Amino acid sequence: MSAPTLSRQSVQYTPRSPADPYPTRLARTPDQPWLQRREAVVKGDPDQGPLSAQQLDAFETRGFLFEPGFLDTEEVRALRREMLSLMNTPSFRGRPFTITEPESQEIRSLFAVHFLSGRFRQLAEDPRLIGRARQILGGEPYVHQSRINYKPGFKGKGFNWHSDFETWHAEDGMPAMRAVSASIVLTDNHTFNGPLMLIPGSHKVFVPCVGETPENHHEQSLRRQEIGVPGEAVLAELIRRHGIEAPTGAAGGLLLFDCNTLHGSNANMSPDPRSNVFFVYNRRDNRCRAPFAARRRRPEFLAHHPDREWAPDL
Ligand code: 6CS
Ligand code: FE
Repeated sequence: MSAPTLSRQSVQYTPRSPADPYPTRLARTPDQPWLQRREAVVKGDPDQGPLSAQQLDAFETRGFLFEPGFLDTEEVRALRREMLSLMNTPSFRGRPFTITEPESQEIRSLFAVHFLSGRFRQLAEDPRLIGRARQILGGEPYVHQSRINYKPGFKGKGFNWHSDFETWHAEDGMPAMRAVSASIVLTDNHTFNGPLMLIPGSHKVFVPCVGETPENHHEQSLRRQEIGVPGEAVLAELIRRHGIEAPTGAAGGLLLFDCNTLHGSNANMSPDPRSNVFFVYNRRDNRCRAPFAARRRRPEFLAHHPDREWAPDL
């Protein structure tokens, strides 16, 4: 996809280092609004897992795939009970892995849920998910990050447009686009309760973001992300070309999306929570190194080591 030169004050910028194919958190607006993606989107084959050739083609073209009814009602009910138990665990309150909403003390996200809960660990290791991840990534996956986005009724705020890979590259040191997110909707997703919105096809370009990474950025970004958010002119151009899609539907649906697909969500305007659980599968040979655009790596509950357990130092 050729990058147009958007009309704005364009200043030639030099990437941080020639070794970094995806320079971001730049000091000023780059000359080109985006760079071409280097890695193939789908690395595995149709006969290597549960996804059909058509499903892999859709994922490759659009950067995401929604499978309604992935989990049955009983599985969803058990996970919802487990989610509520985690949300109501007093000792998790005030811990770094528990993120509250920007304007209230309501829980926004809980990270490392596959280490906090045997039930969610079992789901993270479910062959139906691992099989899909292995097929898309074309190699052995590990869980880079897990989280429940709870999005409570009325108080659950949105998430600005962003590429997860942009953050994981800049702040966690993820080298290449060889990761996929699996999001399972635990409560019905409607147009009015802040479903995940995606820009189909946006995964094929890398949008450098302006603004250097602040110290301990995650303490701010997980509540309201301002740094690592593409500029409005670039977003407007990509949305003009590709539109916006928001898969809605009953709890139990699975949304697989590429690490670089631009996504965001609105606030929850309904009285009930809109909760999703996410597992991020990264390819083992793509394990995180030193951050590409931050002075210090983030805590392990945000970026797990492929061969290390994690536990809250409760
Ligand atoms: O910083 C992160 O890792 C998280 N931030 C967002 C908005 N999405 C991905 C991830 O959970
Ligand atoms: Fe995200």
